[in-house]
Amino acid sequence: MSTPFIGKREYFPGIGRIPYEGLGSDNPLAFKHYDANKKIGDKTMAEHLRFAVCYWHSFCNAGHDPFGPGTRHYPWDAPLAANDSPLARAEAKIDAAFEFFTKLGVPYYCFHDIDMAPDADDVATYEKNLKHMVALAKDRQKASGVKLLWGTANLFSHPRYMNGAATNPDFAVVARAAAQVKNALDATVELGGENYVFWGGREGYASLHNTNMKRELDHMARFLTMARDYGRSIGFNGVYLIEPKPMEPMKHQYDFDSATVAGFLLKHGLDRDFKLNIEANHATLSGHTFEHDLQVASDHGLLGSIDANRGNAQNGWDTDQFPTDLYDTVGAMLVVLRQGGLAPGGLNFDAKVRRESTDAEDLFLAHIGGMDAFARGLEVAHALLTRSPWETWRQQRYASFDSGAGKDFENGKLKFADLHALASSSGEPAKISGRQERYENLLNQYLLR
Ligand code: XUL
Ligand code: CO
Repeated sequence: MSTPFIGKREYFPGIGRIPYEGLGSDNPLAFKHYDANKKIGDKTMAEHLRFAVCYWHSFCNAGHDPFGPGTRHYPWDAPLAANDSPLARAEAKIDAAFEFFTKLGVPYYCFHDIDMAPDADDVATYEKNLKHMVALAKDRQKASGVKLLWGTANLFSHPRYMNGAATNPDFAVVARAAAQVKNALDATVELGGENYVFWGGREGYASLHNTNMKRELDHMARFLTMARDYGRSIGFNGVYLIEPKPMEPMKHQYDFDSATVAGFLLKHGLDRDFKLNIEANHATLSGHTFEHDLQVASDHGLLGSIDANRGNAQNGWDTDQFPTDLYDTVGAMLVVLRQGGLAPGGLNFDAKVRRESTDAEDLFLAHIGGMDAFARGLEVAHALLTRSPWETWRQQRYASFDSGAGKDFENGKLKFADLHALASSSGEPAKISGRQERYENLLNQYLLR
């Protein structure tokens, strides 16, 4: 991936391949920490982090919000001089996207069916558009070496999905949603996608007054089971991912958080094929930290991939800002390293530049900042786990379970009455400090090194 992919026209002129220049550089268009080939332990940074750019925020969203239209000018989305049509604009957009991926130097991208191809009410036209664009994507993947981290279907934008997709009370809509997922799975297989994501867009409710929650959840399980079987039947060997989110757009979303989705997958026997795609801003919307939802997923053996972004501490929206907080990235990478990595998942920037960020260059700056923040998070987390006393301290905190009665308790060798007997003969337990501050100071020490 040394020469950037340039299609019929160059969309980001004046910007070349983003180099690594290190901390001594003040060049805004250079990496300060992300050095793709630098070894951290036994893997390179690129292998650990597996970065992906998302198609939707980066090339489809020109900055519109509920109060006004987009603010950015996307040349690929403007009327084209000759043969203007939705499909011609989609063709221009895919060239812009692959130019961006290769100039930035990311190994992966992610897309929804209708980010890449024009939508249509009529299933046959929708399919024709998608097949046409997938063929172009396949060519561009081959030419650039950029790969597909995951594909997905947008089952939330079209008005037909206002009451949900797989959980819609109208079976006709459930079937229409399946037609889209079938096509998005076909596309993912055709493009060699390593994962397939289900984000439950409007799977949830606005009011319990009109909702049979149990029936809707059973429908969701049935739908996912059928989609899984279809995917396997056409040769999809990758990981299915559910992306939890507690609210927005619905008042309550069924895939609320890691713990809720883990319970759902286990209940419906889906935990062998499905894992979780944890998005930072979704975790914080559910009242947790990013690190918490990652840890819960990982503890269930279900942490599959990450949507990297951040929310805003002062409001409760899904602001999808680019990740820059080093405490967040260190925390995330501690969980990822402890479970031995993310592959075949990765770190997808499900993030958008601010509405006020209107230069083409801003999209580069945002991704560079996010990649640097995770690269530094990786370095610090790796150093904490391999060179500092962090893990030893954490292990020592549980030392009473490593031998004697504590070990027997863990191994199920004691009866409840045995605990009573032990407590009665041992006196008041000594106080043992949790020493939270000691860990916080150690983290800062390594971060500032
Ligand atoms: C929405 C969100 C989606 C999913 C893919 O909040 O995160 O973009 O990642 O459908
Ligand atoms: Co997401």
